[in-house]
Formats: sequence, structure tokens, C-alpha cells
Amino acid sequence: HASDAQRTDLMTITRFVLNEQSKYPESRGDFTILLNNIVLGCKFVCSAVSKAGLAKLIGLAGETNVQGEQQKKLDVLSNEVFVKALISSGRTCILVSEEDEKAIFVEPSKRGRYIVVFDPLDGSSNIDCGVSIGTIFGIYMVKHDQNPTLDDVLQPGRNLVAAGYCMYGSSCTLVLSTGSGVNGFTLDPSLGEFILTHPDIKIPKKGKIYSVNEGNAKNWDEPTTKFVQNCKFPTDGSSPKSLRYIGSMVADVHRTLLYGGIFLYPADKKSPNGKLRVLYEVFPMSYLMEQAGGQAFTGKQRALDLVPEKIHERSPVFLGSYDDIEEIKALYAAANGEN
Ligand code: P6P
Repeated sequence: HASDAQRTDLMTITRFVLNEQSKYPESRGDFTILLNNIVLGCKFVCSAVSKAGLAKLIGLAGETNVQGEQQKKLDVLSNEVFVKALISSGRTCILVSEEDEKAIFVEPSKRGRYIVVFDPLDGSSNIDCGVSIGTIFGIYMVKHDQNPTLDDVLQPGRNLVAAGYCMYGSSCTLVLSTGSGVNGFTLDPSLGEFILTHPDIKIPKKGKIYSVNEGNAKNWDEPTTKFVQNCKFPTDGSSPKSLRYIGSMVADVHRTLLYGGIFLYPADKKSPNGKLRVLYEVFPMSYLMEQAGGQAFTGKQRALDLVPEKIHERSPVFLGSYDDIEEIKALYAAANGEN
């Protein structure tokens, strides 16, 4: 019975999505098939990343193996796995990957109705020191399925039908939203299944943590400078916030989602559009934050209202707890002379 220590009604990600999709009688199972292929990609990358530390011994990605063959870098390998898994799903028509300069238009015989934008291995510069890294993805419906063009990709983030990330850390955790809340699944390696472990994630309304690369402080604009100053020297008698910055977006965003607070990668004099990419970093994470009751802001507007003009375009981003984002929005409004 329910008090049994060993849960017996295992809610796998596939069952969960099937349940969700059964709410839409018109759905033909395409999304479930697409998602299953994304999950397959995540399982492969999880396995490859966990072995990365042994790379020198067993000649894995990024190393020269015993035969002296140069192994593919893990991010290149991950990208190939995701591209092949997505195309073979037969449910995609355009793919945009951080690893590919141009959008991939799937051949008509294998074409479906979905567009997937993704970073196959974000934060991969952290692999060698064992810091958590991740895959980030967003899913749109195609607008012109007879003849898909780049215009189908350059949609505002608010048009996303799903988004998620998979974090390869102490455990492999997949966080997903299909438009009705956010749910987290943890890979049980003994089953090879992602099991629902974080149902209906809601981000705390206000947090005690700020997450930014303080090394860029010299180049920040005034509102960001003031906001960070308020985090460290609050004038309302509250205690200072803690700084937590891992430098791997998936890890910093996952902590923000679960513990609350704010993650920011602002514009600065060196990079006026910040560093993070709109389609496959800013949009998916902003979508998840809003679905979890938080907000995401660019310094000028709601992040999901941005309409990208190029597939690798960057944008500043402030995302996290609802109240914390209200503060940064007020500082930018004041700087722009709005009431
Ligand atoms: P910085 C990793 O390289 C990445 O793309 C994100 O995962 C991370 O949030 C950001 O860059 C870190 O950038 O400039 O602080 O090292």
C-alpha cells in the first residue's frame, strides 16, 4: 500500500507526457514520439558525460584513444546524437543547434510539424573539472508546414509549445514544461527511465540568492550595478543576498528554479547584447521560469516577447523569482525615465 518504501506506481516521463497529451483529443502522439527521441539523446549524453572523466583511460570524446585516433569532442558528439535522434523521429522539420551555424531543414520524406532549438551541451567548457553541464531545448510548431523557412524559426519565445533542460550532474535531471506547469524527472540508471521526482515545480516568490559573474561588474550599466549593490548592501534593513555562480547556465538556472532568487547575464560595454543565445538558452529557460511562477526580463521587455532576427542572436537576461525580477524591472524603468 501507499506507505510501502518501494514505490510501485512508477511515473516515467513517457507515461507522464502521454497522460498530458491525452487531454488533447486531437493529438496524434507526435509530440510523445518527439519527446521520446529527446529523452533518448539525454540518456546517451548522460552516459557519455559520466564517463568523460575516464576519457584518458578509455579514449572517449575529446581525447586521443589508444590507437591514437582523435575522439570527437563531447559537445560535437552530443550534437550529432541529438540531430540524428530528432531527424529519425520523423516529427521535426527544422532544427537549430548551438553547434551548427546554419539551421537544418529536414528532408521532406522525414519531415514533421515541430521545430526544435537546442544547445546539446551547454557549459561544455566545464567538463574537464566535473562541473554540472546540460542540454537545453525548446519546441515550436511550424507555421508553414508545406514549405518551412527560417521565418518559422524566428518566432517569439511566447510561441514555444514546450521547453526543458537535462542537467548532467550528481544525478541526471530532466526538467520539462509542455505549457501547464513544470515537472522534474530523475534518471534511474538501473531502469534507464526518467522518473517523476519533482512534480509541479514552483519557484519561490522571492529569493535570497543572486547569480551573476561579478567579474564583469566594471562593464555593467547603471540599473544592473544598482541592483547588485542592493543585493550586497540592502537599504531596507533586510539581510544581504548570497552569491552563487557556477558558470554553467543549466546548473545556475536549476538552483534558481528550486531555491529561488535571480540569475542574470546582463549586457555590458563589451557585449551590448549580453552573452546568452536567445533561441536555445534565453527562451527555454524564460519559458520554464514563467511556467513555474517566475519571470524573465531582457532589460527592455519580457524575454518571451523578443522576436529574434538571427538564429544565434544573443540577449541580456534576468530570470528568477517574481519579486526579484520586479525590482530589476523598476530599476530599468527608472533609468529609461518611465513612470
Ligand atoms: P561567463 C557557458 O559557457 C555559458 O554559455 C553558460 O552556460 C553560462 O551561464 C555562461 O556561459 C557563463 O559565462 O562569461 O560568466 O563565463
